[in-house]
Amino acid sequence: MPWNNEYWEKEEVLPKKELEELQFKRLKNAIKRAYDNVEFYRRRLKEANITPDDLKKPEDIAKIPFTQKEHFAQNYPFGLFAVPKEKIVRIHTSSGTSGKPKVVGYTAQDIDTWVNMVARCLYMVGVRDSDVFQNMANYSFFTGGLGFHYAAERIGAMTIPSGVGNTERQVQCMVDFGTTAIHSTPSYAMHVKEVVEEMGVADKLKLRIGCFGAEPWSENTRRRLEDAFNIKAYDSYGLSEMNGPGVAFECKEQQGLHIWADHYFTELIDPKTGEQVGEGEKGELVLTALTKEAMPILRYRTGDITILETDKCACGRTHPRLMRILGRSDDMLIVRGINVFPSQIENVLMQIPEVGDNFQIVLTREGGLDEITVKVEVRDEIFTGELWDLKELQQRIQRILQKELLLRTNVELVEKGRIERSMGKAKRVLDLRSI
Ligand code: DLL
Repeated sequence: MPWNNEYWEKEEVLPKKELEELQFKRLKNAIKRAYDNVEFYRRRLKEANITPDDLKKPEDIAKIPFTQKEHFAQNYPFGLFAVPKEKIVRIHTSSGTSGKPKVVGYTAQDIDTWVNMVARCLYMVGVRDSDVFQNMANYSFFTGGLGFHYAAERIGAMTIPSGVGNTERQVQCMVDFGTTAIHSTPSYAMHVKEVVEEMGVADKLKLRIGCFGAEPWSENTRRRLEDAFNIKAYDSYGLSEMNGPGVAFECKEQQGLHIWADHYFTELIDPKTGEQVGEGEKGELVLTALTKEAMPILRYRTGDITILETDKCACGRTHPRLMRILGRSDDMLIVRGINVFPSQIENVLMQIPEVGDNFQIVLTREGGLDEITVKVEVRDEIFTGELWDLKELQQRIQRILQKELLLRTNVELVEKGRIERSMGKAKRVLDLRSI
């Protein structure tokens, strides 16, 4: 049951001071639970010469060592669980380092907390029991399928578990069932958009809301999706280690993603030094889960690069906001010494009207020098035009990319359909340098 017409839960608008008090109380509890129940944390805290009682103020969290992706592999499969196996009702996994997936466990209470958190996000962007919610996400180990499914059901929306793939049928469902809200990765949404155009059914859609996440995307992609589907498109952030989706989500203001401070303690650090960055500066997101029973996680280095804003949001929610995730520190390309995120390239391309909805970045090394080639699909009508026009377009894209990225790229124009479509997370980069 929603708290009122605007907010799913009253915690969304807790006065800042109360929210901070609640957060600190839960932080102390989470650290104690981890210390008492997980050998890994007990050992790490002892090595750092601290006990949970040493946490006197929130900043003291900096004394606790970071948890990193490799710790999942080292404790595979169930070594990070804080409860006996009988209390675990579900696991999800996500691909990890050294070939071992990261295993995440949930108690019944965890599932309930998580479902409410995602419901909070969906309700925030206007999903109601009158909506038809089509969940175009993978339903297996990936948290995006079941995570959104139960949340939409909890709100009472008519939920269509359509999963990914079979895109013409997806579009037909949208038309026949009057779908009003969709969820998918942004790259799959771009493919659905393409199929909607091919089927010529855009004017038969009743969509209002799109929730997109699980991978980086850009403001210009948002614009394309909003125009094509006649929706408002919202950014959705999460990671399996922290439950899955629902960690942070945009509100109707679309000015960053509210990160739920009653469930997560947030820090931003310099990925090189591990030191906290200043207010408003770019850094790697480090999260501590405050309410997870089965698997408390302390100071987890997500690898995701963002900026944190703490000023007041016009929506009334008191929780801080993450700016759009630029990418993961390990997805950042270093080309001839210049740092580039694929999402920056996406943002540049998606503002050029002649450019289609797909691209791929290919990295090679020639004579010891890195070369970056951006394969760009262009709209059908461009390919039927003059060769001269194509050359002009190619050079124009090259110039705009160079201006934005401060990097010379080779641009290769290809016909629509030449780059493989993604059903889940897109694979944007083909790095042939190490081969
Ligand atoms: O992607 C959970 C999820 C499902 C989020 C559905 C949103 C919607 P993982 O597969 O464990 O979990 O991948 C987590 O994906 O650390 C980020 O690098 C990336 N990521 C997730 N959301 C966004 C986003 C899910 N909105 C990893 N923007 C994270 C950019 C994102 N990157």
